[in-house]
Amino acid sequence: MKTRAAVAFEAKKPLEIVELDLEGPKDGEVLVEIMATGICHTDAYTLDGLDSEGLFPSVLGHEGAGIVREVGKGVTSVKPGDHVIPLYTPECRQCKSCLSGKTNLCTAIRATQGKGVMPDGTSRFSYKGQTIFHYMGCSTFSNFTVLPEISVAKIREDAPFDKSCYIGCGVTTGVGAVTNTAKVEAGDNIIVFGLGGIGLNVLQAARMVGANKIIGVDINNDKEEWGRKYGMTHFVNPNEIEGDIVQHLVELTDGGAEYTFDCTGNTVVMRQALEACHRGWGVSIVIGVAEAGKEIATRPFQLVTGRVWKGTAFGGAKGRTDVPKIVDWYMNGKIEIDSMITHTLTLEEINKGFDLMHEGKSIRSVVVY
Ligand code: NAD
Ligand code: AHE
Ligand code: ZN
Repeated sequence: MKTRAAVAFEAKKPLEIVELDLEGPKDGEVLVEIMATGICHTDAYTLDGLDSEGLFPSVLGHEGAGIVREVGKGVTSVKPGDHVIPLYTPECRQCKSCLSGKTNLCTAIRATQGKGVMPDGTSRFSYKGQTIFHYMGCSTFSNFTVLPEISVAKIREDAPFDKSCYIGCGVTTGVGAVTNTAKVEAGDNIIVFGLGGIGLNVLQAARMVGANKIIGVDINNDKEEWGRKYGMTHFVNPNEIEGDIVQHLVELTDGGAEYTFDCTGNTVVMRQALEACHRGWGVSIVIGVAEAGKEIATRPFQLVTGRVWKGTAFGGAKGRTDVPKIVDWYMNGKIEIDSMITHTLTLEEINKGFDLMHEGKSIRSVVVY
C-alpha cells in the first residue's frame, strides 16, 4: 500500500513529505493507521545527527496513537479496529528482562529495532525502490506504519488521539520517572532541570504524589509561568542567580533535594543535578538524552557520600501493562495533557513543529493526520 510520510532523508535537513510504499504486516506484526503524533525532543536530536544510532533515510516519530487496520498471522492480543499507542519500549513478557521484574527494558527486539528494521531484519518502508528505515520501532511520522504486536498498547476508545499520543512518550516518561523510577514520596523536595515536554510532566507527577518543594530550573524565563501551572513552587534561572547553581539549590532545599531530574540532555546539567541531591540519600534521575560522544563526570566523593545516579527510559513503564492505566489517569482527570499541547499541525507543517521546539516557543506540537 501507499502511505503519506514525513521522511528524514538526511541529517540536519527538513523532513520531506512524500508517498512511500509500505508492505503489509508479516507474522506477529500489525498495521496501524496513525491518527496523531507528538514531536519529542528525541526526534529533533536524531534529525540533528546527534544520535549514535541515527539512520537515514528514515521515518522518525515515536509518540503516536492510532487504530489497528490489519494483523499478521499469529497476532492474538489486538484486532482490526482496536485503538493503540505504539511502544518504543515493547513488552514481550517472555524475555529475560521482562521476566526479571526488575526493568521495563524488554530485549526481545532491541537489536533489530536499533538497526531500523523489523524483527525479521527487513524494513516495511521503501521509496522508489530504496529502503527507508524504521525509527525506534514506531515511525509515527507516517500515516500508516507496521509494528510488532509486542510494540502496541491497546487503549480505551474514548481517549482522543490528538492528546493520548503524548502518552506514547513525554507524559509516561515524566510521570513514570517520578512514580516508577524515583518513587517520590509525600514531603520530598524535588528539583527538575529543563521545563519542556518532559520536565512539566515530572512537575505534575511530583504534585500528584504530594512532594513538598517542587523546584524548576530553566534558562528560559518563559518556562516559569508554565512550571507554576503544574505545581512548581520555586523557579530558578541559573543565568540570573549570583554564584554557583548547585550551592543555590542546596541552600534552597536545606542540604539538597531528595530527588532531582535532568530533562535537558546536557551533561553539565546532569552533574549539577547529581550534586544538588541531599548528602546521604539524594537520588538523581537522568532522563535527558545526551548527544553521541558526551560523557558524565563528578567527583566519586559525591557517590561515596550517598548520592545515587540513576537513569530512566520511558519512565520505567511496562508499555502494554502501564500505558492503558496512564490513559485512564488522563481520562479521569488525575493528570493533565490538553494544556501542554500548544500547537496542532498538519503533516505538511511538521517542520514548523521542530522550529517551535528549537525556539522554545512550544511545549508539545502534535501532528494530526
Ligand atoms: P524540550 O525541548 O521540550 O525541553 C527542554 C527544556 O530544557 C527547555 O525548556 C530548555 O529551555 C531547557 N534547557 C535547555 N538547556 C538547559 C540548561 N542548560 N539548563 C536548564 N534548562 C535547560 O525537550 P523535551 O521533549 O522535554 O525532552 C527533554 C529531554 O528528554 C531530551 O534530551 C529528550 O531527548 C529526552 N527524553 C528522554 C526520554 C527517556 O525515555 N529517557 C524520553 C523522552 C525524552
Ligand atoms: N539511541 C541513543 C539513545 C536514545 C535513548 O536513550 N532513547 C531513550 C528514549 S528517548 C525517547 O524520547 C530510550 O528508551 N533508551 C533506551 C533504549 O533502549 O533505547 C544512543 O545513545 O544510542
Ligand atoms: Zn520521546
